[in-house]
Amino acid sequence: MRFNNSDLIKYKMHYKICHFKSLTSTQDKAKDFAEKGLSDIVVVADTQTKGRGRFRRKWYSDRGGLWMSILLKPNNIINLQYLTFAAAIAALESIKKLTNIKTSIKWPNDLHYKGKKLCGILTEGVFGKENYVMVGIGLNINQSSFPDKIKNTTTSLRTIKKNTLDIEKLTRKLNEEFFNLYKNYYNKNRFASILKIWKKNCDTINKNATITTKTKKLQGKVIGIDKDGNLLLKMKNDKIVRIMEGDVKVRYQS
Ligand code: BT5
Repeated sequence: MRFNNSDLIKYKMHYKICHFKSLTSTQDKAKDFAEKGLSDIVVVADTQTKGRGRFRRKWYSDRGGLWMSILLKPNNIINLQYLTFAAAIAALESIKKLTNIKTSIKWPNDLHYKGKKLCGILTEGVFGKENYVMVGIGLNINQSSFPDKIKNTTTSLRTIKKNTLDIEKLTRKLNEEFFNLYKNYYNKNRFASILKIWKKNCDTINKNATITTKTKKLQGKVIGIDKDGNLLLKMKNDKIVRIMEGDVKVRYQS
């Protein structure tokens, strides 16, 4: 996959895509760039040797997937969950527009197809005198098989479509969608607009769910998402529990 300067003009991009064959993690490389004061850079790697999910969980990053980190210097860093939401919307929309595949968002940071994980998002920051954010997106595109540990819970666009897809084209489309939301909504503090689109595509709402946090397991019905993106779970005793983004898994029961 190669991107060059003519891409920047052709696609009216105001960001630069930096492509690498292999990295430990695109998040690490984006962080290096942030420490040099750079931003609006999209780091892409064909493979990652230490790809990570939330809480340092392993993210399998063999060839065939899109592994990228969008390095930003946003206007505000208080509402970072909306960058995760914007990334999920961008992935969903770009997939829909280029492949016709209709995916769903699973709270808080996954894209699924028929209950199987297709995409995960990891938003991290470098905070100091100046603040930088790395929005890491992992999307399974052309892999035809997965390691045993995840093979029953994971899918790729190629598996769904039975076709090899153009990773570069999808990368461009995803970034176009993301930067549109970032410029026109996030950086203008229009978070409610992001949440509205996100909710429309989120299939966690109205499901019976078991939610596992670091300390406990909760069962109930997901009745909604509040204005900050927290999950609202109605328990059997009718108590409503608000669950913040954290080490939470949602398992569908029906
Ligand atoms: C995530 O974490 O879903 C966020 C994943 C972010 C990956 C991107 S790739 C580019 C950038 N650079 C990085 O190093 N990371 C970001 P979490 O919700 O914690 O989910 C992690 C779990 O997903 C693992 O424990 C596995 O069960 C599962 N998993 C691992 N690799 C997967 C894959 N390729 N596809 C689907 N599921 C996977």
